[in-house]
Amino acid sequence: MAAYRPPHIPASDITPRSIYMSRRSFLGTAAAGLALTGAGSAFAAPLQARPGPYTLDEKLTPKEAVTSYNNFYEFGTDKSDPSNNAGDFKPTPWTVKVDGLVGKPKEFGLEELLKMPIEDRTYRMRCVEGWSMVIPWIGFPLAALLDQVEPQGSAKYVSFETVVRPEEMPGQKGLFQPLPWPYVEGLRLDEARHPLTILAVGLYGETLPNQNGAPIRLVVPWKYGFKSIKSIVRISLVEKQPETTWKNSNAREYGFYSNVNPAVDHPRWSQATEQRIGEGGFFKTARRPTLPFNGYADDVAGLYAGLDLKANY
Ligand SMILES: Nc1nc2c(c(=O)[nH]1)N[C@H]1C(S)=C(S)[C@@H](COP(=O)(O)O)O[C@H]1N2
Ligand SMILES: [Mo]
Repeated sequence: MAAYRPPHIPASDITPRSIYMSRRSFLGTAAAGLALTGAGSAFAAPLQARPGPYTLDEKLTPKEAVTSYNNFYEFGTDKSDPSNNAGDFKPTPWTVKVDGLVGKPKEFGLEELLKMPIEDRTYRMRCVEGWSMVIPWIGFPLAALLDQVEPQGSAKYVSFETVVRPEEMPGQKGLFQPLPWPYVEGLRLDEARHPLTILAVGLYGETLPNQNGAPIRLVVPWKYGFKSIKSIVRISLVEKQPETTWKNSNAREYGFYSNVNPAVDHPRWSQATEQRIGEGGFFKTARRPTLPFNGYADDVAGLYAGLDLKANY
């Protein structure tokens, strides 16, 4: 499995000292392993997080499924392509540029991002294709990052951009390009600032595997999975609704909002039910009903008061 070891950061401020000390010794061992193999991205490192809100009383999707059944077209279009083809991807060093309509534009290094208030956030995730998972993410509220750059009053939306690296991402190379690059996504500013919206830096207690969007990706649990853009290098505050990859590629099938909604079918299939990956065997599971806003209606329905959710799909 492709994953990465984060740059060394002081963690004493976010972890109890005993855990911090044992992590230090682990990192020492990991560093020795790196020196021996010369590889920089071969394995994950443990990542400590505070308990966060929105805990879920649902069975976690097995880690094996979370890290081997993926959509990440930069590495290929089959579900197994990302885990098979992401081994050469280098998630460190990494920076995220935050710019646009802000008082203090800034380029954040990964070390700095890993010092944000990192929490455990187990979320239900629902892909537009009809499957779902329950994933124990580790991440911090996107709002905490936005606060640091001081959005201006004219900022109404947030746009996101994935890295372009054909040499490390085989899906960006060659004759068949499934999508135009970079992969781009967007949120309304109030959606971006909602406390459920996080930038994830890990899952299952470790740094993000490459195939899940290392080293930092968006997670918006009440929207279809494609909104949760991976391997982000740029976040911009803008005035107009940003371009989004799937809407650009087929506006009849994919809208800007993309809220999980069992009452609005995809033009080619129903969205009323879903298959929870890992339930009762890897793929052979009974379908369960899909919930409005993926089960987060109490938290987010208010964002869309007065909006026609059939027209704004
Ligand atoms: N850059 C980028 N981000 C992406 C995608 C992609 O192809 N490229 N696929 C999206 C889709 S369709 C889904 S369902 C989720 C899957 O995330 P996971 O593999 O971590 O479960 O990532 C989303 N983010
Ligand atoms: Mo998806």
